[in-house]
Amino acid sequence: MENGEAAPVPRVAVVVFLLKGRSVLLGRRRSSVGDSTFALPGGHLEFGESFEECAKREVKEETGMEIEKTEFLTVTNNVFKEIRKPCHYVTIFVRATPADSEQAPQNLEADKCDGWDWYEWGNLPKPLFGPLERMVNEGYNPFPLPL
Ligand code: 8DG
Ligand code: MG
Ligand code: MG
Repeated sequence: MENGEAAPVPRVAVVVFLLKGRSVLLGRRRSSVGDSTFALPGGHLEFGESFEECAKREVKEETGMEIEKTEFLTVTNNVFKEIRKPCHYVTIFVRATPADSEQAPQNLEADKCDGWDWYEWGNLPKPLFGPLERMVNEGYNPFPLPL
């Protein structure tokens, strides 16, 4: 590669549908990937981590919240080509619930996010981050089915 940069490779991300009642936690991104779009908390899987450990760590780092009942949901392949530094993520989606339903999300990485809030699944904000928007458009629903 030019400038001695390593060739780009796909990376693994773990992102979390943090569910409270009929709402989901979203924050507006500040990033070269999906700037100004509403996205789930989450980030890069670190070496040796389980999906659950990564989910717990990213939610804690980004919002200060503790989560529980983490469950794997699905995986999608996301290639971001139309940006200055193209990137490719295999994104693992999990769902979880707040360990303490009274705990409010804090915006702990204000350089990466405008702030976190709960949004009703039937009334999501726009624009959603591309990978999430595609799932919503395909009718994906992260909530558990009622028994
Ligand atoms: P880290 O340094 O904390 O590990 O990374 P981060 O700064 O938190 O990474 P991120 O951009 O929030 O997440 C990594 C990638 O995950 C992101 O660039 C693309 C992919 N991704 C999706 N969907 C979503 C989503 O809804 N939210 C987040 N945060 N990332 C997502 O494909
Ligand atoms: Mg992060
Ligand atoms: Mg993140």
